[in-house]
Amino acid sequence: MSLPKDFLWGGALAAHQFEGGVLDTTKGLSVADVMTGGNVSTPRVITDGVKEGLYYPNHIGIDFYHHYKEDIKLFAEMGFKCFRTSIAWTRIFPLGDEEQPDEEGLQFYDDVFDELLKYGIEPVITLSHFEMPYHLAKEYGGFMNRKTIDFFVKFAEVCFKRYKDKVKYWMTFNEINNQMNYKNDIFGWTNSGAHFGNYDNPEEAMYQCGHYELVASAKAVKIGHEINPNFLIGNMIAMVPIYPFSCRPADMVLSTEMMHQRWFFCDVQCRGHYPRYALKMFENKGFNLDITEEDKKALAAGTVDYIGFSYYMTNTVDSTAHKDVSKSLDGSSEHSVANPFIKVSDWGWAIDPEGLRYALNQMYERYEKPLFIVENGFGAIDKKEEDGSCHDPYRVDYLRAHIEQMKKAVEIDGVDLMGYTPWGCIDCVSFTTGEMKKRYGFIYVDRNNDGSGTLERSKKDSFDWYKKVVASNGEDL
Ligand code: BGP
Repeated sequence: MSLPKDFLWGGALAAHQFEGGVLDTTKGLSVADVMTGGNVSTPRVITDGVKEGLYYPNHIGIDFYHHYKEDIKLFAEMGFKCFRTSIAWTRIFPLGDEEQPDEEGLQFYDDVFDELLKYGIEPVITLSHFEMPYHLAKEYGGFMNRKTIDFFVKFAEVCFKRYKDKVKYWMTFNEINNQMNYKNDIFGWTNSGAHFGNYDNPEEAMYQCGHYELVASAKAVKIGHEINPNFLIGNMIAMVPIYPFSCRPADMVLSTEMMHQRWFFCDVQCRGHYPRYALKMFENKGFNLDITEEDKKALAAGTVDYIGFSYYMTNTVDSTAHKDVSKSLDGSSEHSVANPFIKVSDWGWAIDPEGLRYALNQMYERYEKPLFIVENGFGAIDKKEEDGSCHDPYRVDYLRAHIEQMKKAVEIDGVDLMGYTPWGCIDCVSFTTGEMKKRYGFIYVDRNNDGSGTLERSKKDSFDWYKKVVASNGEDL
């Protein structure tokens, strides 16, 4: 028993968290570029444009823009078969509503993809990973505006045409389902360029916005397939399985209800229509959404080829509990409680390798489409020693345990799995907190929360371990 021979081992990143090259290129500002640095207890602030005197960690990231050859060489040394990143929408359309794309931005990705292909590394590309043009968010309300569908589809079409012979694997929107927590502003902002809290009914606003985004995703899938029938175009969701806290029937029913919220976007993207639990809910809550017959046809015509997903943790719900989620960054809901059987990371994320096998089974049984684990990893505080080494056995433990469970899902349960790309394969800026201190990489980057550091790259112990895992196709863990 083993993983398929063409299994896509690699690593994952997102343009806004590592590229930099924000203020010294033709790139426009994205929604992520107006988010300040924070930490586990101090939330990032979304500012009205870039403000003098505030610190925006994404402007430099780890400066991949100027280090891409060096970084890709290190990925190749680990034996990566693929590399997942995103195309910063604002490099291609700096404002988002221009007629013509920006050549400097397009050329940058040509250079990056050529460099990857030189080593036989397949690019796996997310079109929108929390990088909507700030201009679209500010002037149009982001995906609260139907016009944004066309802006996105045009961006997608330009990318598909330009890179049709270099990129085969695509995803439309990263973690499109994060915004289901419409009470924490960071999610609506990064998913959709929207502030749901500004609307009379924030939940209804989220579903309206989500609908336009689903239509944009479906239209992009259809156009992509027309441009190159060999493209494999997936969606991307944050998969946080929700366990019932007890065998109390009310907890079981609650976890099913909460999972509806988690499945919602994926159901539409995989099946091409709204699930009945959602239509019933719209009716029961009196939501009046702008969903046209044309939209429904577009959804049906643009179902995804595979499901890309992130897996970091599980969540547990208790029907008798109630908590405030307006500050929650860990996928928790109003009824979430600690799971007494699992530990959590320094950032409160539950460490649950078996949950990955469970998640793979749940998703495969539900959709019978190929799955791709495009994010998984352990954010931790690393220490670089005087001699340049960095000992991160906790990261190896985390990844090993998850890979073991992933293999069981494939080898015992028969799940069709395309690949595995651990998140933040080189240290980058944390999405939720904006810190450098929350590190995921196999490669250490000398950069700190306050922006100090030389940006020098060095290998952590996990670098050689992962190299061995890839070389043995997951046998030598
Ligand atoms: C996911 C995002 C990534 C990434 C990751 C880890 O939600 O898709 O962009 O950053 O989580 O989160 P964090 O960086 O906050 O630890």
